Amino acid sequence: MTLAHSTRIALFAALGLVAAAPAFAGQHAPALPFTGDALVAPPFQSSWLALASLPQSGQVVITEFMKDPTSVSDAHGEWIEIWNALSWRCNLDGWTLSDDAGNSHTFNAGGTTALIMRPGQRFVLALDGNPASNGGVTVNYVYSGISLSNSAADQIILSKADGTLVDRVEFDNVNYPHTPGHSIQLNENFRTVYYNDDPGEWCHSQTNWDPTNPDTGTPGLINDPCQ
Ligand SMILES: [Ca+2]
Ligand SMILES: [Ca+2]
Repeated sequence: MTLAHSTRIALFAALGLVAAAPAFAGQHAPALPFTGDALVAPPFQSSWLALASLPQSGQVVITEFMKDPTSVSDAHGEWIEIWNALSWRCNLDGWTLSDDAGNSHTFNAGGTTALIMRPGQRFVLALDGNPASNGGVTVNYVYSGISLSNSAADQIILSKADGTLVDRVEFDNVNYPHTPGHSIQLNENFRTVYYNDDPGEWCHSQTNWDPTNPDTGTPGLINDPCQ
């Protein structure tokens, strides 16, 4: 039996072998300018198995976070950077940001397109969206009800509206970099939801995003090289 191309793609998508194509009302999706950096999928590493990760769907990858700012308080200076790994747009509206302690925030675009990520785009999610009070960070979306622990193990969990786990990072101040005032960023060469479960793939940023702020990070931009 020969399956039509579209049937094979749908079957592979169901098996998780390829990403399912988005449904569009028209015959063809409009061509979008590719404004982000390209996804380079790394080859499978057997070391991933030792990490005992939970299955993560991986459309969006957590790539950087500031858990312990020094120029402003944590309530104003914490932020999380995420990256759209898809070759098409991804709408975060209705998704949730949560941790294992039961703290949760549901993304709400308020009827706007503000939570649609372009292919390859990075978004900055933050507790405070005002650069005048958050240390000069340009923010895409403001969340609430989630704080990032400076000392204990904590989690950043991104889930779709149907509960599908998209990405999960569990960090601590033992295995992960944990110097106050420096964001913690994922190695650009290992930008997947499974590599980012490995503390060894994270390092501190070195760049000051704002010349008036001694803290370092690359919110919304490609991460500094890990040494
Ligand atoms: Ca992960
Ligand atoms: Ca960055």
